[in-house]
Amino acid sequence: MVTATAPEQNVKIGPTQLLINNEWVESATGRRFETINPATGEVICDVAEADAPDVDRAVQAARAAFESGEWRTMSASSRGRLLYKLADLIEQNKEELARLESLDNGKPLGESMNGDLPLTIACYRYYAGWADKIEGKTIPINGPYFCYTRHEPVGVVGQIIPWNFPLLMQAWKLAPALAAGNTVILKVAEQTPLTALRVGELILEAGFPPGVVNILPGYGPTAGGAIASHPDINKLAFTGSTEVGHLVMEQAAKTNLKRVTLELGGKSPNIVFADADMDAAIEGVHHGLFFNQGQCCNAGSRVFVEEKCYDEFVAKCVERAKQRTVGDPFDAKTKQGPQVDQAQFDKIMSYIEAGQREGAKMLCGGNRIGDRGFFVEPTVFADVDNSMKIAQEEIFGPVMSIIKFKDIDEAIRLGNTTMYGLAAGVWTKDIAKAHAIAHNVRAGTVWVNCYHVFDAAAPFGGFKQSGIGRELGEYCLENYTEVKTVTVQL
Ligand code: TXE
Repeated sequence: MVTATAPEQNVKIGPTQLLINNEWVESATGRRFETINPATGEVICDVAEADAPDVDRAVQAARAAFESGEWRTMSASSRGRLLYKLADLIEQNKEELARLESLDNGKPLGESMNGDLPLTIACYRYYAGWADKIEGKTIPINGPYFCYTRHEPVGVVGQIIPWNFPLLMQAWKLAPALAAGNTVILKVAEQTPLTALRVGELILEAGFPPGVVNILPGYGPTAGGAIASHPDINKLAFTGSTEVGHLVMEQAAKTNLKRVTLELGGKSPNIVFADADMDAAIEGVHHGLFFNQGQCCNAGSRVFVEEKCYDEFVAKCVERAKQRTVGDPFDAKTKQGPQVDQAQFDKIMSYIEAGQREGAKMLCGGNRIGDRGFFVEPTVFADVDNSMKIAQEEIFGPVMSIIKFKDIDEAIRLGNTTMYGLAAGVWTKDIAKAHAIAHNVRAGTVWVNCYHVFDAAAPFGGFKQSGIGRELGEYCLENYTEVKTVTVQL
């Protein structure tokens, strides 16, 4: 295992190999790839690159762990205790993990410490509690029979995660799958492999049996594709772009009909009525879009503002965006770090150009900051038309699009005019309006007078092309269990 230190921020780098069957190994090809510090563009270290033969090896280990051995016979409460232990170990190493997360992803250290880490720990604890509460039913069927259901694990689960919340996405995937008794092959994003691997080390320390959790850093079309099309993986859970969501679902369909859940992109409306608490709405809209460098699938990236307060709101929004401090993720004053990589940076800059070309009014931002790293100025476009590219496509960066509306019907109609349906926000003091939005916007989550409020107990997922299935809460356990009906003649 390679352990080094990134000198600049004094961050300890954990393992950089593949975790298969509780062993750290090089990939079959021996290839490694570089992970980059997005704040500087410099290489942090290189990491073993998984490909199809490594996926095969991990699936064999996961299958063996599922079919026989300790994991299969372990009581549900013991599975829960392992997850509690893992949560405790993550908590004990919280600061180290937060620093590593900020180094690899670029998010401000304060947010890693106070957002990503607590939510990650809470997610493992929440599902640890579920492990021995996954219950079937008894069903009064006709005739002299006793009929009941068992909620059994699906089996070997393949999971593919993105780079925007590396530790949290790992928790959202591993915790429910393990609580339900599955074994896992987790492919982490090529941009941010480091914290997931450090958690791999903690998984070994917690005492999970061999083969239960296998962690593979690698690229999408190779390692990810091998998971999506593997004939011996029973279920695929994917978080990433809608484009790749289509691909992996097709691969799953063409091979073995593995169950598929998808958590994909969004273009979520955040709707402000003139009767809202204006200061709270400005802050909520700002946070709704700019949080995490704008790299949130649920970002409130279409801001709808009622005509009556439009001019005042836009002016204040621009002022607020101009105050945002962008810089070194390790500086306590920083609210916005760099975008995750060159590709995301380029994509965002091309949307800023598209917005200007299509005639939206750019009121602040629009430029790169500095000459190293991937920093983008907080950017606000007003007078955006809902049909423009910047209002329809996911930018995944610090670019806000403000759209004017006349009345609630128009807000709902425009809010729903998108292929996505992940989240929505509404800002108003009128409870009837709030509920009308909540009931009529086609989205998996609606926040009223708040935004980005997450809890391990509250389900999250998308309508339409934002995905299939729900993560978090009790609902998520359905993704990781098969229902078996048992009928006994009396
Ligand atoms: O996503 P990809 P990228 C959106 C966001 C962003 C865009 C592109 O708009 O700008 O997607 O980001 C793996 N088979 N979201 O390129 O490619 C990949 O290795 C199997 C929204 O990073 O979808 C990574 O592990 N797997 C999102 C994961 O899929 C494949 C978060 C996500 O990568 C694959 C991230 C393939 N053919 C981006 N190709 C959200 N919903 O939060 C890639 N992957």
